[in-house]
Formats: sequence, structure tokens, C-alpha cells
Amino acid sequence: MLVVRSDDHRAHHSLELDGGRLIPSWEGPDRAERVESALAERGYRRTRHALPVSAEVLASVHSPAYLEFLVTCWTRWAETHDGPAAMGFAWPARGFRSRRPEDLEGQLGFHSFAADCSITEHTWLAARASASVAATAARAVVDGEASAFALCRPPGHHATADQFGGYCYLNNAAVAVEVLRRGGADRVGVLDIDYHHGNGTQAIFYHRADVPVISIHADPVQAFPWFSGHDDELGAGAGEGWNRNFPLPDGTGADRWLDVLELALVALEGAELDALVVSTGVDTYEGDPISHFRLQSDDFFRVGAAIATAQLPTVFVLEGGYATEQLGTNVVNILDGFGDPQS
Ligand code: SP5
Ligand code: ZN
Repeated sequence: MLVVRSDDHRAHHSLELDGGRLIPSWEGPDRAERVESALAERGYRRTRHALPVSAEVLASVHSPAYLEFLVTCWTRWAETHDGPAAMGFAWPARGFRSRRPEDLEGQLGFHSFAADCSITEHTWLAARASASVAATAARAVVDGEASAFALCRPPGHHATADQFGGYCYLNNAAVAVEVLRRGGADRVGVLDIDYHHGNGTQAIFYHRADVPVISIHADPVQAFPWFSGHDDELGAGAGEGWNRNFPLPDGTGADRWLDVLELALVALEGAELDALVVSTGVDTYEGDPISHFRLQSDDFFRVGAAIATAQLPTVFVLEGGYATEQLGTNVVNILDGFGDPQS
């Protein structure tokens, strides 16, 4: 399987509010390094550097105001603040109006939805590179690769058209979808297997019938992002019936989880897809420090093998997974289980 990567993630260090403390984010540069070394150890030698994602593709996923905000945020912040990270602290919650403020502090609330995520000096560079990794992997599949792995960091599935949060700034999976669509795949499915609901991907495609989105995740009554991911969120308008959520309780282990993956794959089969994007989070691992499912490292082989039964051109996009030491093993187990041979 082809691996697409970039070094530009390295300078992105974010801070997050966790238990009342501002700490270095669980989502750090060491994550990508672990995945890189596991790939090398396991013989994944075909690697490609990301080519820049086009402005058109980015604009098909995100709003112009949000992109401008991301590009300029750190410079604007540093002109008037000496704090280490730009983050929201007041959001248009229930009862408020969602009208965009002019001031940066207000815009930080308008363009985010959670305090686990902040913007620092090189966040835009890293987020754009991550989207470029996804775009380049999708382009390789358009050009004939059976599958590709996008080693994306920061992750993307929580990012909506105009909000960051959940360690995500640009929606890399949605970028991959758009590149596949432009390359001739009429119907592209998203299968999101991260522990957390991919609220951003759901929202971006919620009204569309050409991009079915299916997600298996922790029930939002128990887990972040709390306000998205219930099983009655089925899509709307032209997209009605094309969004499916499979929320599961904390403590879910591999057997139950894999049974639900079968259900998800049956639903995808009915969608008559031309290509598949897999939002590949491995925070379902039993040792994950911020998540509560119980998959073991060997179970990820079965996850990959099950996804291979869909027999679709497939782009794997890295999302979450915070048990850093086992992260590479878990990710590569999925890719090995999927089994697109090396060449
Ligand atoms: C891409 C992805 O997996 N994003 C997940 C973001 C979750 N961030 C907030 C998690 C809050 C969990 N609180 C656990 C506190 C442990 N000290
Ligand atoms: Zn996650």
C-alpha cells in the first residue's frame, strides 16, 4: 500500500484544557513518528510526499471566512496577546446568536466548538499539510492505486465547514472525498471507525446523497463530542437516509465492535459506492488514555480484513489514537489486515 506523508506537522503543538488544566495536547508530533517507524519496520517502502492541496478543493469543504481565519489567526493573536495558544472561551451556545464577531477573541469562539484544541504558530502549516496528505493519497487512488494510507496529522474528522475542535482544523477525510469525486468517483462513502463521533464529516455531507457517511463510535451520552452522533441522525434533504450512526457503550470489546462493523459494511454495500474513505482512528484500543473501548492490538488485523471485503478503492486517513507507544502497531495492523500487497 502506498503511504503519503509530510514533515510539516512537526511544528504543530497545541494546548488543551483537560480536567481544569491547560496541558500539551494528547495529539502531539510523536504520534506521527510512531506510525512512521511502525510502517518502516513492517516493510511499507512505497512512500510519497504530499503535494499541496488545491485552493478549490479546500474551498469545497470549508467556508472562505474560516479559511481566512485559520491563515491569519496566529499573526493576529501575536499582535495583541503574549499567551501561548489562541483558543475559544465563549461559544454561541443555546440561546445565543450565531453572528460572526469582528474581534479575534470572539471569532475564536465562533470558529471552534471545544476547548481541547488551540491554534499556535505553525498550526496552519500543519493543518494544510495534513489536508495535502489526504488529497495526495486520494489522487493516487484516482490514478490507479488500489488503496493508499494518508498519514495525516493533525486529524480532521471533528472539523466542520467553519469550526475547529477535537484536535482537528481541516477535514482531511472530506478533502479526500472531494478529490475522489473530482477524479471521477460519483459516489464516495466515508466509514469512520474512530472512537469519537466524526461530527465534522457528518455535518459536511449531511445534506448530500452522493457521500454516504457511516460512523461507529462511543455513544455521545458518554463521550466527546457529546452533542453529535446519535443513531437518529440520518441525514436531511437530499441526504436523508445517507447518514448512519452506530453509537456503542463504553467498555465495548472487539467481538461486539466487529459485529457492528459488519452492519456498517452491509449498509455501505447497499450504497453502490465507487470509492471509500476510512477515517482511521485507533483510539478504540483498550489502552487509549482518553477513550473507553477495549479492542486489542491483534483485533485491528480483523478490522482491516473486514474493510477489505468491501472491495473498493480505499483511502485510509489517520484520525485519533493516543496510546502513543502502540499507535504504530495498531494502525499498521489495520493496513496489514486490509492487505493491499507491497510492490
Ligand atoms: C481526532 C480525535 O480523536 N479527537 C478526540 C478529541 C477528544 N478531546 C477531548 C476528550 C475529552 C476526554 N477527557 C478525558 C480526560 C482524561 N484526563
Ligand atoms: Zn478519536
